[in-house]
Amino acid sequence: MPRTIFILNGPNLNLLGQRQPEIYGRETLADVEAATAALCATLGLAPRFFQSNHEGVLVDTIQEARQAAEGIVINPGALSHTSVALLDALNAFDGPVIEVHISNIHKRESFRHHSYVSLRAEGVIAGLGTEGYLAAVRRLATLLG
Ligand code: CA2
Repeated sequence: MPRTIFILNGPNLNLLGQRQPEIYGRETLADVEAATAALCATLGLAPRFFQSNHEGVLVDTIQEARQAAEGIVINPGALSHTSVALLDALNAFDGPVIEVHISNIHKRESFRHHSYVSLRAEGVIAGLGTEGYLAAVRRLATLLG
């Protein structure tokens, strides 16, 4: 039985591949999801993908994951740096959480250096470009055994 995982993307990540390719690359979110789904199939993982520009919708989705998923990959976007609500929702989830940032947030403005979500995540990936999502699902597969 494949293990269901949620792969969540926060605000503005629907614009991937459409602007700022020097920071976020040229792949669209659909490209990233297709590559991630293909890898998941080899790892015995069944991914469900979500993107929202709204904090409350992301909180609702994380709450849904409590019943529906064994692990979470999340790129919270700018909410990483502001959202105690996302941290609280993830703290109510029992499985492993891997946080992904496409860019190296530590090489950017100081307000991006802190992430509330990192207080909960088993692992944090930053600066690997969209390959970070692939690294994240590999790690989830390891953690879920
Ligand atoms: O590096 C990342 O993945 C970020 O989570 C992306 C967020 C940013 O606020 C975080 O500090 C780091 C921004 C996502 C915006 O994505 C866009 C993609 C293409 C064009 C415009 C925005």
